[in-house]
Amino acid sequence: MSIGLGLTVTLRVRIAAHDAHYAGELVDGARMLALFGDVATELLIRLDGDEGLFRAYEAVEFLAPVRAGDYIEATGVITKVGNTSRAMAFEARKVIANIRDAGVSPSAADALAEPVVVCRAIGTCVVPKELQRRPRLVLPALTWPGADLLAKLPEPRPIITPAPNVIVTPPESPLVITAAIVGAEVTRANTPYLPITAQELADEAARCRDAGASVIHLHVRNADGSPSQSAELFGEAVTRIREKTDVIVQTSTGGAVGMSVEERLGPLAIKPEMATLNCGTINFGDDIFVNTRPDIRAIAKRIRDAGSIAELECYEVGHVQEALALLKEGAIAEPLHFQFVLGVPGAIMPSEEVVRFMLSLVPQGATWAVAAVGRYQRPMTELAMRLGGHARVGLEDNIYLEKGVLAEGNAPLVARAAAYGKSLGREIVDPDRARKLLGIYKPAS
Ligand code: KMH
Ligand code: ZN
Repeated sequence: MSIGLGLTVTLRVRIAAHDAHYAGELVDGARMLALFGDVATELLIRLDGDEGLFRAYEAVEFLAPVRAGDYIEATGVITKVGNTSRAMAFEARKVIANIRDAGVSPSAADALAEPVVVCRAIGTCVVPKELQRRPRLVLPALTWPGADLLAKLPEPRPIITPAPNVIVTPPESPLVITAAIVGAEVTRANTPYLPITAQELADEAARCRDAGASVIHLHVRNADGSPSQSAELFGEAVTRIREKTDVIVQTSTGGAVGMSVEERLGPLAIKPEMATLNCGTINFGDDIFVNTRPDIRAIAKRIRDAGSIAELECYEVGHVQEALALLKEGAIAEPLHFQFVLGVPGAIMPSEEVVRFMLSLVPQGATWAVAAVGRYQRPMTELAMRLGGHARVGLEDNIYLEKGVLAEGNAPLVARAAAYGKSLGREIVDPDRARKLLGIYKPAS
């Protein structure tokens, strides 16, 4: 590991009245960047013994308003150390806010139970070689060993940093975007942009590919729009998709609630490159989506027999553990591909803690992604991308681009996810690269 990687510093400041620039004592975004500049400077002084220079911000996100009187905690962490360049990730959080409510004193303020992230950024600083005075051993993310022990270490003493509190996206990691273009539940009455016929599905798949998707999670519909798992309809849709684009087609084996397991397995007859394996039973709105343990084992075997790769759909924390149990008994094989499908009414609701906990169970060498329902889709897939995971978006899970604004098809949702991934430095992979990452070797059929 490079010296300096993981070195973290945090500053906490009170935003003054003279920082307020806009109506309502709102502070402009440049104030947060100035704070990040001070954080970066401390990092460089600690690492190099020189203030260095800020060269560029690669991405900046302003996420919540900052007002005079707020206390802001800004953390920076060194994510990459080159000969002269030091890449850094920053996060600013509001920890105290002035209340500003009618009926309370203007001096009333609250310490927030949960800090509010107001700004995130990644950037690069440089310290010319001749100015680097103090290359020191830095041990990142270790627990504080205590002053007594540290004092006994020989000079120059290592800097031991606390575990970084900010999210550090693994640099240059490839990003697979899946588009769940139709699903089984959404109707044309919900959104007129839902693709239904084989040709519509193919056109939609091609648009999603152009926008950055490498995998299409596929359901099909009867002519009247009702969900189907007919091998014939899947065959027709995949033939049309193949005429237009080279995406990985991942067929559903979940189908719609109420279908028998045998009915759900219809699409395996066309030997898809990839198929879903739902890893447990949940309440699904007012219905039950049934996946008993014997069902899961049987579906896993049928996916294997079809020569397909399973994607493990986990709607609950326990489903990840169930998948690991299936691995142990040999019902599924590595490499594993997890999809955390969060926010189904009746199952676990999405949050950063939930994603981090589920991720903590994912074994080395596995890939993982997040799909989240409705208004959770954007924040949770963006969180997954920041944490180094992959993302699934699309009308199956969410029909809105913004609150009250329908997405005009799946491609705008894919394009937005791709733009976000790129802003983090993630490389949006094409289907062939995704095949390699997922361990799909057979030619697309
Ligand atoms: N339609 C849901 C009941 C899958 O595709 O494998 C199940 C589902 C999961 O969509
Ligand atoms: Zn599905």
